[in-house]
Amino acid sequence: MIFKNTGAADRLLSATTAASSSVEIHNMSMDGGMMRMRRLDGIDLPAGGTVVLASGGLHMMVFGLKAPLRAGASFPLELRFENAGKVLVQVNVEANSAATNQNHKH
Ligand SMILES: [Cu+2]
Repeated sequence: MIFKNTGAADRLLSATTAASSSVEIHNMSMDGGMMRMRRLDGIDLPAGGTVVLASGGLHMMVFGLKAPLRAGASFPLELRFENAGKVLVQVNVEANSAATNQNHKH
């Protein structure tokens, strides 16, 4: 998922979807040769900046899926921004994508 911020600086605060019980914002980084993941309160989106979410870095993790995600399917995700408010996006499920990859450990 790529955020291109064409307006003023903003901050992604949270995300929710009817497809799961919760969505968390995580960041993965190398720490002494180990991949570590930590939960973030939000993601800063600088004015005119681009922020990329991908496995191995910033990502959103979906907990408590109400039905298995199938490649090719999609589900609505509601993003909440500090300034822009609520924005609804459609997430496409890809085989082994960041959205479905839940095999990394906390
Ligand atoms: Cu995660």
